[in-house]
Amino acid sequence: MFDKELFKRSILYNVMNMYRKNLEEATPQQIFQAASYSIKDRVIGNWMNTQKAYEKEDPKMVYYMSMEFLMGRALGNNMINLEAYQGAKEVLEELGLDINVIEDQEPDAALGNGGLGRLAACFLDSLATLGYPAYGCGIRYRYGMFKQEIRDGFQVEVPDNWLAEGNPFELRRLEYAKVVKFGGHVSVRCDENGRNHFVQEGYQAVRAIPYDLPIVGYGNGIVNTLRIWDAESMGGFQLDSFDKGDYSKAVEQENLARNLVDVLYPNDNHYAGKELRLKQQYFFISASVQEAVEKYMRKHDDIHRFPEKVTFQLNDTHPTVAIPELMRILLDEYNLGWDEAWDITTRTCAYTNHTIMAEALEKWPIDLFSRLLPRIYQIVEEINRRFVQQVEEKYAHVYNVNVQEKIRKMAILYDGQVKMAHMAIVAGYSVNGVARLHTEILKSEELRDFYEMFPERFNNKTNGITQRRFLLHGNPLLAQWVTEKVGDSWITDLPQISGLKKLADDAEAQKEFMEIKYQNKLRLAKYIKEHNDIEVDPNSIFDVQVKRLHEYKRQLMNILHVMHLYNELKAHPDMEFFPRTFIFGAKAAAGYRNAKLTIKLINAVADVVNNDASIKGKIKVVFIENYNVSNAEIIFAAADVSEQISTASKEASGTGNMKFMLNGAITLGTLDGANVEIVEEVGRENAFIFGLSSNEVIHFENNGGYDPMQIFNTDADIRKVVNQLIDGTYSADKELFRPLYNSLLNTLSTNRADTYFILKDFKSYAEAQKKVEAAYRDRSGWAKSAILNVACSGKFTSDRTIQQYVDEIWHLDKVTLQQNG
Ligand code: NBG
Repeated sequence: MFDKELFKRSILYNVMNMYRKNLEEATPQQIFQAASYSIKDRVIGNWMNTQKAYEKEDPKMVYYMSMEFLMGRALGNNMINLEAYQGAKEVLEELGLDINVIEDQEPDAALGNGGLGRLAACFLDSLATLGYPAYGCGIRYRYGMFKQEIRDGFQVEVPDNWLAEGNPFELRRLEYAKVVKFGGHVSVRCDENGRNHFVQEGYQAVRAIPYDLPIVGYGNGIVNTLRIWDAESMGGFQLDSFDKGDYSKAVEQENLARNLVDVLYPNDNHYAGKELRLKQQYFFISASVQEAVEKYMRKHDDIHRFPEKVTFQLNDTHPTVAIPELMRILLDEYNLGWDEAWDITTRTCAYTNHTIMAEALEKWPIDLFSRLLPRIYQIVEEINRRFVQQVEEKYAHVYNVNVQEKIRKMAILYDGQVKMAHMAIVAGYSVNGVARLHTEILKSEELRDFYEMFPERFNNKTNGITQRRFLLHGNPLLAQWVTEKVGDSWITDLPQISGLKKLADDAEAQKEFMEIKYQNKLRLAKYIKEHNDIEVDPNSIFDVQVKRLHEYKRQLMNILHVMHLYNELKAHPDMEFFPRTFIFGAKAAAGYRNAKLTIKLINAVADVVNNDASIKGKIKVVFIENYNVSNAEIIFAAADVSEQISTASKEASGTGNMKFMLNGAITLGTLDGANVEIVEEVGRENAFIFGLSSNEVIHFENNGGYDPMQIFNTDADIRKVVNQLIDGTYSADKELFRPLYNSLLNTLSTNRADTYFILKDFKSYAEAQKKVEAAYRDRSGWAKSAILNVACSGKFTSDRTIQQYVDEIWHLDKVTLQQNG
């Protein structure tokens, strides 16, 4: 039970102790800090208990290794999972404070870009809630995902100084610091037994300092750890010891540490190949793997049994250097032979693939890789040599197989590059995709040769989301309603939410549901008024596309369709038209020209459409600045329509689609990623599906693409909107949007015209949008579909996903605690 009196006294005490103020004098930020420390007090005991239980029971642990953890805010989430939220809210009220205002003081921990990073955060929540021993391993970036400001319609990136006021929940763990080595060269020494020893010399070293963040399970007393590493220079002692007198090396070492963890690379689904990024990868992986091995050896004496107690899940290829790093430790520090070390490593590492986008594949130039990580590179060479031999042996005598061709396609080292995905597959005991369709495409297209060689490694784990943040915390009105109708077991057992199905036809329930949606739309309308100074009509259809900006996600198709609707309204002012609010939110990678231009286009269309009195406010376009985890919670709750319109085959899964569904928005989408499974759960009649299938897209791609010019020439509506990109309708500078126009119509050396089939899918998208409008006019029918979406969202909890990882990949045992008060 949550002790309200204790919490109240603790806040007052903390405000006094930390700021020498009483409550009336404290700022909201100071009260937020004080409240966080009060909650941390409650977390700490459970954290210690949990770690003691792990110590005692010695269970197998998963280390979820990820460059990104998009955690969002901690205070509200921790209160929710401690089942203290309601009590805390009441205490704050008694003190004359609004819990929302206090929560709003906290900056998002935005140590991630998009879906991949948020998935990692949802997984940690589910692991703790299910009671599985787990560590998250990552980087404590000093600047997370940039803050987006919109100036004159353009995205401007502002540094995200999230640590400026301190991070109340973190613990600095100096006692677990590690040394990570870069560069230099490797020398070989032969010992008296004739064994070679490899020693890295002349390197630069950095000290890795871990910061631990508590991951609170829901209502079960479990607290796991997210361990993120900060970099510090080695300090003076390095100068005095083996690098005596080498002043310039000492300076370089200082500099290396200084900017190593400064900033998260803001690329989503795109590989930029920057040297500093490879340094970041090796930095946090080396520290994490060293710690995992040391921790294991503190309790055990036989390193050969490491995989019985430890498993590493590699979140995409970014942590793949864990493979050669573990090999290095086993070979060089534990003096194992290659086969023994390889056996341990390949029973420890598992890999998740998150994309088929070619530009996202990590391929490091060998010269860079070997210069930065000389010993690691030697090990990769040997892994590659043995693997190539294996391919040769397998295919040498197989009729109709060109062995050299196989090697060219599969080798880890080829064309002067280190191919990280190949290494992850060759050394991984499991390779999984993130939605059924995605896994099938991996097996039949992208990773076909590997699937042929190692079919037993491939498996699917359809993504999920945590209902505790995205319904219980983000949408309290709906959460309360669901609990009234079906009880509160859905909080830890989401499939129980299917109890709502029987209410889908109930007129009273429909009314209640629509009233809640309306209240949530009011909440978002207020946010938009405050942040954008745009008035939106809460009775209009809220049609929402929020996600990273990427050409394959086709925000451009959405806004072209808005332009088309506007043209229609102008041409037929009296046509039947249900008022619509088109809401966008998206960050573009700083260097991604077409993505940034699409943001400008959306804002330019908004300027014209929102200010045209002749259409009587029937269309509003809103671009929500700085889309992040915290405002996402408000946005999902208020959505009627969920735009999931990626080019079929390109979106590995999507997870926003699931958050919308859980909040009772209806999917307007292609049969891509997890949309396929969403539609399977809720029924095609409760979604709006359009566009090419993934097979059709892949077929076009394998046969030279399609010709958008033909559509442009024959379809007057499409021609009109495409021409409006360059005729001054939306910009005095007619050339401004030329690159978008060109991307649709002109084949360049780098890209085919309309790579993402926007013109090809446009008509069917527009038709689906007409169906949306017609469906919305039937209020009861809409309510029924929306309720069914909520009711059928049970599959998409990350609790289910994690249980499948546990059962089919990691094989962990649950730990239960004796709760002591
Ligand atoms: C993203 C995919 C999404 C998917 C998330 C989480 C990368 C490389 N991939 O479709 O684009 O939902 O991963 O799996 O960021």
